Amino acid sequence: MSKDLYNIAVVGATGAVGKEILNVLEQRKFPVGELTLLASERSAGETLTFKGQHYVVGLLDKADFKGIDIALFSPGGSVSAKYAPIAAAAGCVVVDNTSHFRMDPDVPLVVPEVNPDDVAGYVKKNIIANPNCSTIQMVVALKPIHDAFGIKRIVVSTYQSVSGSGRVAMDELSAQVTAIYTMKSPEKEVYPHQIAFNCLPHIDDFLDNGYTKEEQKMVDETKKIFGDDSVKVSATAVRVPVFVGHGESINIETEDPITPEEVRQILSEAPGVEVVDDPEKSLYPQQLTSAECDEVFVGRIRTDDTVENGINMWVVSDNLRKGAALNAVQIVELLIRDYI
Ligand code: NAP
Ligand code: 12T
Repeated sequence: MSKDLYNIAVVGATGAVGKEILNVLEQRKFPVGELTLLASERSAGETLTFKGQHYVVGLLDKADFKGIDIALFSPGGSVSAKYAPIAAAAGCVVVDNTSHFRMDPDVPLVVPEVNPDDVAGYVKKNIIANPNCSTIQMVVALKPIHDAFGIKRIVVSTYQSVSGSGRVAMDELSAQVTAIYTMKSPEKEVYPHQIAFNCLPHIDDFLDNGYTKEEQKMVDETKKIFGDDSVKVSATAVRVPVFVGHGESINIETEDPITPEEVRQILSEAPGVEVVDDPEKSLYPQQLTSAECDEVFVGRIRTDDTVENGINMWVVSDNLRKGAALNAVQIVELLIRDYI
């Protein structure tokens, strides 16, 4: 660490991810010097609290990034596309949470437990991308298994909470539940169908190949983070009426023979992972109990005997913590430890 304190900007500070970034910076006692909070004209002028102090939210369009060391961006893809390069050109290192830069070969895509050394590549554009929430929790759980047994193929189905699509989506789920219990008709705006008491196999836009962008992100980002294009990934992403926490049913096939006991042993020592796997006592990861936690929880580890070396598991994590804010802050911690 070459400075005592770092000047930090949070872009999209009033959003679901931005607010969690402030919580994580405070909880991890990050050495914040000057703090600049930015958003759109919708909330510029509002106040947010950090370490008991009040900060007025500024307008991104008017911001000057000179003198800011690190900016954590989560204002949406098109906004990051425009403003992250402006911040980077002013000498600020950007950690971007949107999907915009993730597959850019000159932008590293980092999960600190998996590919921490890739952070070094930030020098090309002064930008580091934070992966998609569903990808992050999957690669944290699978990397130690990949290293030990060689994963050939992954089939994953996600059960993703509404907080993944932001503040307005969380409000939509609450409003629909309230409307239904008070005999009113539920209104929809964020999702194409009612999400209360329903599941939608539709996250982000559909592509020509019949998959959604969310599913495609899990395929492409996993290969980039593992640095291994040979891993085959097939994904189905489903929105469920849960506020926080994504669940994933993951099936893997490995090169080498593998047992559930070996997986439990490896994952019990893996960074960022907690094994919760005692079905006799009804113990397995759940969205409700994972909310506000930092870990990636893994359970229901069992053999898939329909293939040669197959394992099934259930993986849950808080999408706003490890899936977004925590991973981004961990990247910043690596940056200040080794690079700036
Ligand atoms: P959100 O709750 O809707 O918040 C969006 C934030 O961006 C708000 O602070 C909003 O400010 C701000 N914003 C929107 N348009 C802006 C503009 N033109 N100029 C300045 N600020 C603007 O959304 P969220 O859930 O926090 O997600 C934000 C982004 O992070 C999305 O791109 C999403 O895909 C991504 N995301 C990433 C991960 C991940 O890294 N794994 C996880 C979840 C989401 P106002 O208050 O002024 O509207
Ligand atoms: N559409 O970071 O709607 O690429 O849950 C994360 C979450 C995109 C992303 C969602 C999304 C991202 C969602």
